[in-house]
Amino acid sequence: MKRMLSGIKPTGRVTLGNYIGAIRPFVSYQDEYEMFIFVANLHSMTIYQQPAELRKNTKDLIALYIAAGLDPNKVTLFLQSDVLEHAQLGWYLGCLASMGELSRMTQYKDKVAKGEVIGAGIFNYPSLMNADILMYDPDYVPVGEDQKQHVELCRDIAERFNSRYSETFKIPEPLVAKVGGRIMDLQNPTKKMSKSEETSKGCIYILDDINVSKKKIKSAVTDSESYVHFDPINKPGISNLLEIYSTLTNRTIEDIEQQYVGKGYGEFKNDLAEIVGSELEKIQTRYKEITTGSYLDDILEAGAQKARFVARKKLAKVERKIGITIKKR
Ligand code: ATP
Ligand code: LTN
Repeated sequence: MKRMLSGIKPTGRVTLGNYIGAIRPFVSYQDEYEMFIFVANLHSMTIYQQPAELRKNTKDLIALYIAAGLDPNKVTLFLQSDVLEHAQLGWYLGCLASMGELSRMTQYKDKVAKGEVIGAGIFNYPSLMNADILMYDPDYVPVGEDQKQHVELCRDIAERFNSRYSETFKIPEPLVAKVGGRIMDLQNPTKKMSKSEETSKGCIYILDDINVSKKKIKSAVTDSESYVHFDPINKPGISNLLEIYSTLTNRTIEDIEQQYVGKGYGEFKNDLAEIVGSELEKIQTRYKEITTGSYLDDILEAGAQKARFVARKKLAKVERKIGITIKKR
C-alpha cells in the first residue's frame, strides 16, 4: 500500500473549504492508502491562539476528522505535539534550508508585504512541515492548492539531504484535488474561503447552525447573468458554487450545468443549500456522538503510539547519518 500524510492547523472553526479541499478527500483515500493524518497544533502557534480556543479547535478538528468518515482503525490519527520527534527533525531540516528559500514562501511573503509584525515561527514554518512529511516517507501529500509550494520545497530539502548524507527520505508528491482544491469566499469569490477571516458571511463553518449555512449559500454573490455555467474568470461566484455542488454530490460540473439549463440561479442555489445542509447534518450528528466520554482521548493515545513508533525509527536513522549520534545502533 502506498502511504499518504497530511495535517490541518487547529486555528479556527473548520470551514466548508477545509472539508471539501482536505478532509473529504482524506476520507476517500483511506481504503487505498496507508494514511497518517494529524492536527498541526505546533504550526498553529505561529499566530497567537487563545488557549481555551486552541483546546476547543483541536478537539473539534480531531472529532471532525472522524465525524466526516475517517476510520481510526484504518488511519493513524494524532496530534503533532504528541510526537516530539517532529520538532527535533524540524531543527535539522531547518539547517538545510536557505534564508532565500524560506523567504520565498508566499505565506511568509504575504505577511511581510502587509507590514505585519511577524514571529520567527512563520519563517521557520516550512522546516517543521518538512519534518512532518519526511518523517513518515509518504508517497503523496494531499493538500489544497495554497500548500503546493510547501510540498515542493519539501522535495528540494529531501533531495538535498539525500545527496549530502545518502538516500534517507522518500521524495513526496503533492496531491491537489482537480475540483475543490480552492473553494472561494461566498461573498468575495476571488478570495479563498478562509477560517481566519474577520467577516464570516462568505464562509461556511461545518459545526455552525445549519440554517445559517443554508442562508449563506442562498445569498452568495453571483453575477448579473442567469445561466448556470462554469467559467471561473468571468463567473467566479457561480463557478465556485458549481464546484461545491459537484464535490458534495460526486457529479461532474457538466452534468450539473445540464440539469439547470433554462433555470435561474434561485433554483440552483436552493438545491445547493439543501445539499450543503444535509451534508452538515450528517457530520454534526456523528460529531455529537463521538465528543461525549473519553473516546477521542483513547483514539489520540493510540494514534500517537503508532506515529511515535515510525518517527523514532526515522529520527534515529537521520541522527546516525548526520553524525549527531555516537552510538553504533
Ligand atoms: P487559513 O484560512 O487560516 O489560512 P486554512 O483554512 O487554509 O487556514 P489550513 O489548516 O491551512 O487552514 O488548511 C487545511 C487544509 O485545508 C489545507 O490542505 C488547505 O489547503 C485546505 N484548505 C483551506 N482552505 C481551503 C479552501 N478554501 N478550499 C480548499 N481547500 C482549502
Ligand atoms: N501547512 C499546512 C498544515 C500542515 C501540513 C503539514 C499539511 C502542517 N504540516 C504536513 C501537509 C503535510 C496548512 O497550512 N494547511
